[in-house]
Amino acid sequence: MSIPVPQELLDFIKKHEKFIIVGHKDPDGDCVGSQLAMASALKRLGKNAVVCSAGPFNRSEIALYRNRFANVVKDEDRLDAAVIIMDCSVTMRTGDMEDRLKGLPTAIVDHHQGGDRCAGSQENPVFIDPSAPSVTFLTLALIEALGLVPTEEEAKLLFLGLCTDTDFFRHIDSTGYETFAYASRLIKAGANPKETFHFINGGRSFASRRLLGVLLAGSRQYFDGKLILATEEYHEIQRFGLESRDSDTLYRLLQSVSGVEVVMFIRQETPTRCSVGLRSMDKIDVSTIAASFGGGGHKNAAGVTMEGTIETIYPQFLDVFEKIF
Ligand SMILES: [Mn+2]
Repeated sequence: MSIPVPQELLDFIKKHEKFIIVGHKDPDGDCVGSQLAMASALKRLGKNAVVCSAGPFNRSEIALYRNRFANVVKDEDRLDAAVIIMDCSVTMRTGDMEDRLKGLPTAIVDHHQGGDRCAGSQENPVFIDPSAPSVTFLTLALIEALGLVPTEEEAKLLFLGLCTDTDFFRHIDSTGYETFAYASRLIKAGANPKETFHFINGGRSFASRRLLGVLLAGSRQYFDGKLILATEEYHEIQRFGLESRDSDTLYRLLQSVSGVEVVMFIRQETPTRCSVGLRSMDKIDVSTIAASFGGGGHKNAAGVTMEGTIETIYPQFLDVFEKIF
């Protein structure tokens, strides 16, 4: 069983011979995995495909793939090319790539909330399903609809995206049976869950564990513990380095606290700009909260980048949560 892939997208791939595959800036395993597996499948169909990313490749589980991405779209790559945007629905999120993609026929493969508002066309097809657990899930459906079975490497890349976006299937509820059917096909094609788990969770630096300690010690509870706020000051970046960041583990640890409904993590990225991450356990839709500040994401995982400092930003969110709790 497979989810239906829009015919326009299959026609788009058949029609074009040359592709530029881009994803969002600050890529994750889902973004990298879907881009690389897509490029590999297109090459097997005799097409030309380049993968581009604005980076940075900070997350340890994707650092290995950095060298396979171009960080600019070259003129010769643009010539007669079509674009496939993966894991985001707006060219703005591709970072520096945006201007270089203008005017080219563009397909979108995405699973973000809000992306579903993009209208597709024959020339610019969209394959957007916010209920999909990962874009690699949609990419497998697409590869299969093109008449291919994933190679071992493609299966490993697709499985990596499925595991990172679902946090190793923890976000799958009783509606997610299809995810396991897809996972089963990927394992049959060569993916290895044990290996992928160690790949995602192992290999951390000692400094990254100490940074977690600092962030945990500084976290605070609000609204009888329904909200937990963690913050990372700018000087911690100097102290521990960007490669020590591991927000997934921080969220996981704080989400295990009894009674918590939302974890908010604010990082002072530069002296004047912060990133705000929001994770909810179940019923609270943090994507609409992030969207009200100009960001986006999924119901249970969303974020936004804002001008300001931690001290000026967190009270604005407390005002919003006050109305919810
Ligand atoms: Mn994703």
